[in-house]
Amino acid sequence: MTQAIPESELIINSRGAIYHLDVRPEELADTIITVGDPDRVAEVSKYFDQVEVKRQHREFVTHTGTVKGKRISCVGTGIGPDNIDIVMNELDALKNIDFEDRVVKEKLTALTILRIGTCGSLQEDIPVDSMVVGTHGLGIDNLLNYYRMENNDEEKELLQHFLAFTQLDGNSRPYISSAGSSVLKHFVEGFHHGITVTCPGFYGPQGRVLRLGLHYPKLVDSLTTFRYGQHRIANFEMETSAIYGLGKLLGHQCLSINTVVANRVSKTFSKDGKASVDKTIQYVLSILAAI
Ligand code: R1P
Ligand code: URA
Repeated sequence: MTQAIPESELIINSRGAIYHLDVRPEELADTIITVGDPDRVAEVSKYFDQVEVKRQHREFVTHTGTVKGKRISCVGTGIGPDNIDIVMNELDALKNIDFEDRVVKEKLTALTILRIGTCGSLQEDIPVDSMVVGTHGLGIDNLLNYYRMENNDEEKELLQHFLAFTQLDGNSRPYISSAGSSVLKHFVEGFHHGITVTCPGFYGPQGRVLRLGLHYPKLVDSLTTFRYGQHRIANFEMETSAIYGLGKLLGHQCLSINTVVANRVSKTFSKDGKASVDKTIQYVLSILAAI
């Protein structure tokens, strides 16, 4: 007999909902869009045929509805890999743990999880307002180092070359995980593809100087110039590697699509990021509804 997961580890509130998201199992679809900005959830769900569930607890906003008949949940994660740890574990628990018996279900469900975010571009030819699909999430945050993780040969080689080139393993142990291949294949036309680097901050960890000196002053340059075979780093932001890493360990198909709001090489910023993100949302929903 499998041991029940204790109340301190799997926290279910009086509504029968998981602690941080405040969502009940039946309120979550199998196709999930995550967005960093909680206000972006409504910007996504305004395109739903109808919204059947609206929940909010702290920064975690969830709307579930349908797009052309397909059931989709949109979840606002807030910023950063630490929030992604909460969101990915709770989304998986909602699907794959029986909340009555507190045991992992025998038949697991693979979720499709798409992030629609914003990012900084690291290549001059990936301009502001364009869309980037992360072929890999490369984390210079620390989150996946708390889990047992294995890489395939391509991931191992990419990571080794990245470490040798950037010498970035002084503070944390960078990690890598690939996009979900069965969802990636639908997101080719109209998108730039490349490695997405995930950072544990927006300023120093992305090489921005306001008043403080940097430990890695050449960070942007070294990410921009890194090459391994066909691979290069397209962009950076603050969630993708955590989504890809945890998604892969949990058996979900994940893809991160980011609209470029800043180009760190040309030093330009989008004149209307909201409009560009809206175009990305509409385009991604049209693809999702058809697959
Ligand atoms: C920083 O401004 C935030 O924007 C990006 C980063 O990943 C970080 O969360 O994504 P979102 O626009 O999805 O929040
Ligand atoms: N989000 C980030 O994390 N970095 C940027 O430069 C823009 C958006």
